[in-house]
Amino acid sequence: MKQTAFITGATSGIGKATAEIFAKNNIRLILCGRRKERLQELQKELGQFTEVTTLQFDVSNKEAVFTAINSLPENFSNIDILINNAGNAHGFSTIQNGSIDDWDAMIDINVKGLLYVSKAIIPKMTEKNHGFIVNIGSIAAKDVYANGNVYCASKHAVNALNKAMRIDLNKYNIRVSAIHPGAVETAFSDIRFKGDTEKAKSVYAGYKALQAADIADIIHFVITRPYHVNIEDLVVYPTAQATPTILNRK
Ligand code: 8X3
Repeated sequence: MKQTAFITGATSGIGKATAEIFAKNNIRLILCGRRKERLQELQKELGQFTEVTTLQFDVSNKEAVFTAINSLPENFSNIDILINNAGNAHGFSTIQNGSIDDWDAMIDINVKGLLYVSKAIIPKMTEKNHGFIVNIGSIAAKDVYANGNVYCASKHAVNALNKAMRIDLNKYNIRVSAIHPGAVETAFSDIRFKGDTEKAKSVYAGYKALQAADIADIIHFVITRPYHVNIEDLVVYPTAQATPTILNRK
């Protein structure tokens, strides 16, 4: 039977690459993001492969999250797979120099946004004793590095929530997994460094970083295991990266 996936942060990076691989594998898509034009383009592009609908909202706006999800048309309301992907790093400073606005943004989007979306969608899964939640964490969910402080804390929260969801949803037969990527070459560093493209580029210089499609491929692998198989979590590094800070650059 055709499955329906709900993807947050679908307009770029890992979310977009996941939408692409899901579409090509005939999964019906609900694509969510803040940027309407990008959502429309993606709907047009992926609509050749599968049914696609879009929801424009900011995951950190709780009213907008519930209004958008409650507005889903009947043929998209039966959600099988939730990809909690929306999230970003804002700033790269010591704790003593960090910006409170950056901290708020990371906690609001990476933690509270993930919770709001999950809260809106989980009842659709518990009522049918079926569903799959994939939380996109980070190696920052497992480790802490200099200047990563609040970003690392927000991703540690994602790791904790991933475990908590698996425990609380166990009796509902719902699968819960996390993927924790290392360096993925996306707009991630542009956002972290607030448009300082030189700094952002230098993050991926001198080695082959992961690509968004590499992570999307792994997400697709995870969701296509037989239903009795649940991959708890996966930490994925580029071969050149041994830890958040040890990189074999040429
Ligand atoms: C992205 C990887 O190393 O910048 O979450 O935290 S890292």
